[in-house]
Amino acid sequence: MAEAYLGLGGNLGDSAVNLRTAVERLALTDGITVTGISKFYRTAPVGGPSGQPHYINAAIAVVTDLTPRQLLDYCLSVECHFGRVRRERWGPRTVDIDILLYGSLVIEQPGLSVPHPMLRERLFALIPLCEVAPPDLEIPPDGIRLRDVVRAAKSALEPSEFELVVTL
Ligand code: PH2
Ligand code: MG
Ligand code: MG
Repeated sequence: MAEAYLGLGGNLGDSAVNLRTAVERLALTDGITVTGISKFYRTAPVGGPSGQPHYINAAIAVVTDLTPRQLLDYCLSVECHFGRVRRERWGPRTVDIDILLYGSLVIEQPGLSVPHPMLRERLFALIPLCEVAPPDLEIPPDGIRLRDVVRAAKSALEPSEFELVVTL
């Protein structure tokens, strides 16, 4: 059994409904128990083509006996359920589900990088993550605490980009 944290985001269609449904699908899976769900945040798009809609972002905590690769494959299958089409990097999407952290593992494999390689720069992932993970969680590989990662990211970015819109 491992504790893992997933980041969810979407900006096409009714993203709040899509994210909620995605969480339900994850929760119904054998081998995945959802133990925490963050609030939903409306966030300005970071990167990708200009003019794309704002995102809804959230994070969940899970306990799982799936391997990281199995968990990734299941996340991708849930994305497919929402008809996600990959056209361009960081382009608009119905539902994106990323493994942010999987226990204290560091994984560098084709298609699977854990911790998420951009986690430390992305407030849209870190702020929801803070609601479902302890602030003193040690982030691999260096073990820096989550609260310190967030502090550093906040000082580099514009907090007004975040607007809370939905509470589960
Ligand atoms: N995901 C991206 C790229 N940019 N911006 C926001 N606000 N939220 C996201 O989930 C997001 C993004 C690539 O996965
Ligand atoms: Mg992503
Ligand atoms: Mg992804």
